[in-house]
Amino acid sequence: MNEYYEHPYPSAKLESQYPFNVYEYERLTEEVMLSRAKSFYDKMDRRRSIRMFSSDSVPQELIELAVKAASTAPSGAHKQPWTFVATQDPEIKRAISAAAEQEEKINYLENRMNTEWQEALAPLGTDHHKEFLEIAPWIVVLFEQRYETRPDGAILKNYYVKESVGIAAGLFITALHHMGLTTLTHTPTPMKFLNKVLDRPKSERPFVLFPVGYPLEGVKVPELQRKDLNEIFTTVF
Ligand code: IYR
Repeated sequence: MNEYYEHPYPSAKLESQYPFNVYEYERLTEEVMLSRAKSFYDKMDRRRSIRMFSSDSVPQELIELAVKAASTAPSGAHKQPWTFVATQDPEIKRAISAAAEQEEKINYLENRMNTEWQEALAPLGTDHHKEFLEIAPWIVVLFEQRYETRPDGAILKNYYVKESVGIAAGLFITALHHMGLTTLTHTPTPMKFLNKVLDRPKSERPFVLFPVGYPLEGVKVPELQRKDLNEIFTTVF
């Protein structure tokens, strides 16, 4: 197993201190890999962000499973520095929607987003109306945990928080798409009001908000092109 490694991992010394297990792994044939890779890409290429949701309810268990899938994300020092706060409470959803619309009015109507920014958004057709936040059956807010407080009050900072939480967000979106639900990666700006509405401590900062549900029947999405591989990928010799 180790014939071309000079330095064994884990070292015998480490293994006496911390538990390690053999990674359970089954190597596939290249043919099977290619077929899986293609069908996964096709599936992911059909994912779209949705801005009008049906009000049909979604079982909590599905949300929980998407969060569990998201929480398999790699994270700095395996701190898993995230909290997913989910609500289907109409009052809370209304409060979030009202606060988001208030902020977005400033962004769009009072030009807190400059002209260049608003022009970039024009093809998406977004505006300050955020009714979907009331209508979608679930709102899930992903908070990043900037630090952890030990029971004795000691503060331990987390590492690579944005990177870790960003990966978890990607897995959450993927899990929802895989199970047949839709979402929007929404960042009502500024988002600080979410700490208050959802009663989160100051160690946590809202990262992104996901309305989750089924798309409203017949909803339209912008016609968009995804970049070709040669625009996003290169090899170096
Ligand atoms: N937060 C605003 C504006 C917005 C910004 C970007 I960048 C988008 O991709 C979409 C919207 C809003 O939610 O409308």
